[in-house]
Amino acid sequence: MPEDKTSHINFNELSQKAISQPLIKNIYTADPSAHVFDGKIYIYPSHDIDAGNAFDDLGSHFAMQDYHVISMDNLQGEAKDNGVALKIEEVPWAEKQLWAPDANEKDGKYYLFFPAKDYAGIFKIGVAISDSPTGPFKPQPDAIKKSFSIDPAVFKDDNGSYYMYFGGIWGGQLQRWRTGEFNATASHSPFAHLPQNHEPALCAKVAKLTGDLLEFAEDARDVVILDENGQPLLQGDNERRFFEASWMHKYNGKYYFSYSTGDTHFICYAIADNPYGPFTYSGRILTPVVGWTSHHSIVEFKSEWYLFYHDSILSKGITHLRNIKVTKLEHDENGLVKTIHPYNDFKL
Ligand code: FUB
Repeated sequence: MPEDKTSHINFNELSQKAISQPLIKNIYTADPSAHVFDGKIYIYPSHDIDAGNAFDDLGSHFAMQDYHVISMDNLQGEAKDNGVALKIEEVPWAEKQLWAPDANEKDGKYYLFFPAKDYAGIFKIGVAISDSPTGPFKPQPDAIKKSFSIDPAVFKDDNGSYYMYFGGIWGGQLQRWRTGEFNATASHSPFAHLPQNHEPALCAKVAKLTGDLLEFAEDARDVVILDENGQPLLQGDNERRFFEASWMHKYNGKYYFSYSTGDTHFICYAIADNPYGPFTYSGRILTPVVGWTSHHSIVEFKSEWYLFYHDSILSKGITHLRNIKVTKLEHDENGLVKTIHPYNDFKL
């Protein structure tokens, strides 16, 4: 996975072909988790920085240290950076790497869910609380019990239940939890501990949250994705299997689990009739963007659907310096999502 796959790209031309422009330019932002609270859009992104760490397959170059919340009154207006909402130094259990967060609201309180590595180098997921959707957020003293890996996405169902979807392979360490305990066998290879290509793929996880949104109400379950024959996707099916960046949206009573395929750079989705699945693979939402990672959220605002996503156009292709964007998303008459091509006909 060489970093410099972008030296051939004419970024001026690419920017002109792009279907959307960066929402904010004063800081680098990525992994946008968008929600509508009280009629306004709030985006919870990673805050990308260059900490000087070399690029590697375990994501050491993603060394983020704080979160900012971005707000928008509407999708045509300005995106406002509301400043620092939480810093790594304020989280007692966390040492480094504040990766992709999410947030949700309950009874007038706002909950920021975030992954970080603890002092043993193990990714866990924490919660921080605020009276305001823009923070500042006060972290709980410990990570969520039995949490692990990265990329939490917290979905509120119509009946008031909240579910956390999470996990990510390679640097996200999901493959090290296959027995239920962390496999501490040292390895710098992202492929260590993964299933073989002919075996069922590692699944994202889902757990219902307790009423106070601070704990898992149950052991996390597998988010199984089935192929067209009703068989679980295989680990070697790189263009369809789960890698990271879970999201859930509900459309016409169906549950749409969407995710990144990582090393093949697609955002794909799978549909079920309940929040636990099994889900049936249903197609691609977004074709590859500039930069290695792809990470998104899907939200309804004023009866239209939107895809929030990121790319690395502003930094001219630097993988860990990304910028958030938004574009319209459409479901067709059968409920399938129309695939979005971020640069029209421009070939990356
Ligand atoms: O931003 C750091 C990591 O990159 C996220 O947690 C992944 O989803 C990928 O976007």
